[in-house]
Amino acid sequence: MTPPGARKSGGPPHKAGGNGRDTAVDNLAAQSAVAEDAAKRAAEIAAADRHFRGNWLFVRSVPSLEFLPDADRPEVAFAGRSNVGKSTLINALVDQHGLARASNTPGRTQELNFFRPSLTQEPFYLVDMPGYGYAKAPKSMVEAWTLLIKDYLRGRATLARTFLLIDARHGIKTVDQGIMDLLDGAAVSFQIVLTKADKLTPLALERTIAATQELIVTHPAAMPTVLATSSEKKQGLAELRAAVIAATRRGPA
Ligand SMILES: Nc1nc2c(ncn2[C@@H]2O[C@H](COP(=O)(O)OP(=O)(O)OP(=O)(O)O)[C@@H](O)[C@H]2O)c(=O)[nH]1
Ligand SMILES: [Mg+2]
Repeated sequence: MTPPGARKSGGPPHKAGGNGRDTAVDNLAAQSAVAEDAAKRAAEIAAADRHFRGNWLFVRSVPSLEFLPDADRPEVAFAGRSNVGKSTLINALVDQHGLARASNTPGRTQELNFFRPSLTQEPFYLVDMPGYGYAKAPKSMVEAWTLLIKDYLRGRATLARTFLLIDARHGIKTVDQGIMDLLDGAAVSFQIVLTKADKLTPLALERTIAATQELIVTHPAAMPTVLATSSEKKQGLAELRAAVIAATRRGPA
């Protein structure tokens, strides 16, 4: 089975024509570039893992923007439809069961929850967000969450990247498109993370990744790579940790 994780389109460039020797030299150069890329990637993943080790701490719950912590470090947010698996994915990333509160019932997370690593040279926040698109909650509550989500996403100066979670079984929905448009408009870089990859066959997952990649090309703020994860099977987590660390180093989008 092909493990879920980062997928990049394309491979080493293929050069048409030329004599046999040139082609052999080109092939060697391409192979060594691929090996170099793979080594660099492995080093990034190992470095990111180190940043996630150790105890993680809950910082605060933010019911409205005036309660945000000082904007003194980069942060990354986990956004997505209600029940997509945001809180569970944060727990899997930090390998700490119960840090973020997850539940079978949609609408579990109702505020912006800030977490920070206790041991790291470079401080940053992970932010667990309330889900959007939960039709069964009372209208006034849905409106309040939606406003909080939108105001935070478009207004937070230290938001380095939003990880936009999409249930691998359902793909991108209209309500997700609305959030992607908002992020484009605010020039906040975002990356699509498919969740619950364990619920799909490897072939179906490949197809969903390809379809999702096609859908995001028109979004200027989208990172081109779609990540696939399963919190349940602990798949795709190392790649996501590396993406989080890369985002926090680039600073605000
Ligand atoms: N099979 C499977 N189930 C998952 C996975 N991740 C989350 N779930 C389940 O999905 C449900 C919702 O998970 P949450 O993490 O609470 O989802 P959320 O996006 O934080 O939900 P809200 O806070 O309500 O917006 C729970 O029953 C989880 O156990 C996964 O990788 N695989
Ligand atoms: Mg949640």
